[in-house]
Amino acid sequence: MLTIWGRENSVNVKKVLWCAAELDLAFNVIPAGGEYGKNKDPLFLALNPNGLVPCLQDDDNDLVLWESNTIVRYMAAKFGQDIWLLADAAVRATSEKWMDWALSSLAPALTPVYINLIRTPAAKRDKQLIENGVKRCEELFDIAETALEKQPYFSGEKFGIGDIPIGCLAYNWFTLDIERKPRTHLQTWYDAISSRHGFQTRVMLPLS
Ligand SMILES: N[C@@H](CCC(=O)N[C@@H](CS)C(=O)NCC(=O)O)C(=O)O
Repeated sequence: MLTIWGRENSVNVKKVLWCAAELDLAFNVIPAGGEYGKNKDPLFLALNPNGLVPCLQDDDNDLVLWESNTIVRYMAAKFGQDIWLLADAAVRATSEKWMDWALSSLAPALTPVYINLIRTPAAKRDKQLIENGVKRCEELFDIAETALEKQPYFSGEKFGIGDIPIGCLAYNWFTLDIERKPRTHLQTWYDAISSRHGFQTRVMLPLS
């Protein structure tokens, strides 16, 4: 059995829950982090010394994993090889490039905007930080738009793991009350992922 530790409104936990939904996996969820706490308890720190969610336990092989993208990669490698064509090194690397880009470029640009607009009282918001973050996100989404001129998904011709981390961040981007530059291909991709049941149930939650 798989156990996923984490609060369902976390962008990193959403990646794992959405991936599990796409693969139709059975799993237990232990809400942790944020209002649920637990993530600084010795029991949890023994699993993930970083004290962060998500964390995955796979009883099948006594495995404990943390880092959301790594958990997505693991679940995909174990249960999604065929549907996501992961045996093809080029297809796999194309997807993984966008997973790493989401973690290293897009998330650092978008997170301060999100925290300021959603988790900070209006009087305490840092307008300059929001403005800078939105500007950087626009530059990054221009890169994404150019990529999507050539292929419908970040994973290639079909939906795959390369779409999951960006998809979770894109939901925040498209749902925040900000002005956004319109982009045809990004919008078409976003409409396509928005029609997926796993995205609707695991990602499209009220921002909190
Ligand atoms: N790079 C890590 C980051 C994990 C992370 O920052 N998790 C946040 C939630 S998105 C967390 O645990 N924050 C503490 C909390 O929720 O209490 C990953 O991708 O899994």
